[in-house]
Amino acid sequence: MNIAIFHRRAWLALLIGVGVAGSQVRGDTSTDAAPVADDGVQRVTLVGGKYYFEPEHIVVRAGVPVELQARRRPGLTPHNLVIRSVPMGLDIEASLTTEPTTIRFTPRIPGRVEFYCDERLLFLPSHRDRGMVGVLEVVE
Ligand SMILES: [Cu+2]
Repeated sequence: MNIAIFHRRAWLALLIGVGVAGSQVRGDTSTDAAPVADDGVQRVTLVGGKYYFEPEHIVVRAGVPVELQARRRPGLTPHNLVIRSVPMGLDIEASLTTEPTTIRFTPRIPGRVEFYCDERLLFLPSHRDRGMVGVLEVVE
């Protein structure tokens, strides 16, 4: 496949995806953005388990640095964290351990992107397919 065409299609799919997700109306109060500390950093804690992330909905502000303290529950199952969005400037892939890992990023623009674990055992469905998925929502 022509790489330029692939990119155009990927962008289109992304734009459509953001548009659809952005049109959802949420009534709960869990959409409040993470508080910004005195040092100007938004700190969020994220825990991965079998097969979920807690919380599964993170809200942060665009243009403000984020420190994500991510870890996994104890056990033999490996987990990672993937957050990728070209327009938001995010390209994150980190293995999770039971000790918190600090992941730093600054989302460029508002929008929504899925974060997920793409670990899988052999031919079995990935953890993402088993529901180890959340939404990072970036607001103004
Ligand atoms: Cu996992």
